[in-house]
Amino acid sequence: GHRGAVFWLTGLSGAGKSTVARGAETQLFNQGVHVSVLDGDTLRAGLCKDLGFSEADRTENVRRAAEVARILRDSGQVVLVALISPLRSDRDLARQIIGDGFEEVFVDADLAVCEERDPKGLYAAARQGKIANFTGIDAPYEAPVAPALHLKTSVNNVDTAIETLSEFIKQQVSL
Ligand code: GGZ
Repeated sequence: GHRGAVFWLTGLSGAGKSTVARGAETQLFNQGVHVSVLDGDTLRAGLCKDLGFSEADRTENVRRAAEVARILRDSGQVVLVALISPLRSDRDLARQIIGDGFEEVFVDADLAVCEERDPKGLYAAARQGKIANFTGIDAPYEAPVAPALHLKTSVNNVDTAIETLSEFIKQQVSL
């Protein structure tokens, strides 16, 4: 068996949070782990539909995700949260809500690399002033000071990050 826990993936848009979370989800699922992913895009399509990207709305987005993660964790799930969650104070709030078994994971890619990837053209739009408050361009990103795990996705490939995260999770949750 395994215990419930929350692995909170923070990082810039395009750093690879969703890809790494989905990859780890598949690996863990195949090994019998009860695992769920809470992804920013998914939450914003439903539960957090009413929220934008102001500081207050991001705080509320993080708070809702943390409350859902706590419920799932309390039922024994391993929860992977993939949110930019750019502010330390917001991640501290999530840590407070979740309590035991909150593990911060920094999905770290240089802004230049994320901007180069730009799969949805959002950085280009932000540079052109078509999107305001874009994280890394005209809204802040505060890197974690002491993450439980630090994945460098601009240096290592994504499969390595998935492998590293999956192994870390298994080690943390095994009873
Ligand atoms: C940051 C934005 C913005 C702004 C739209 N700033 O890479 P994506 O596209 O698919 O993921 C990003 C997603 C960020 O949502 P989160 O819920 O993770 O953000 S937060 O934790 O800060 O609440 C990006 C897209 O939404 N997106 N506008 N202005 N990202």
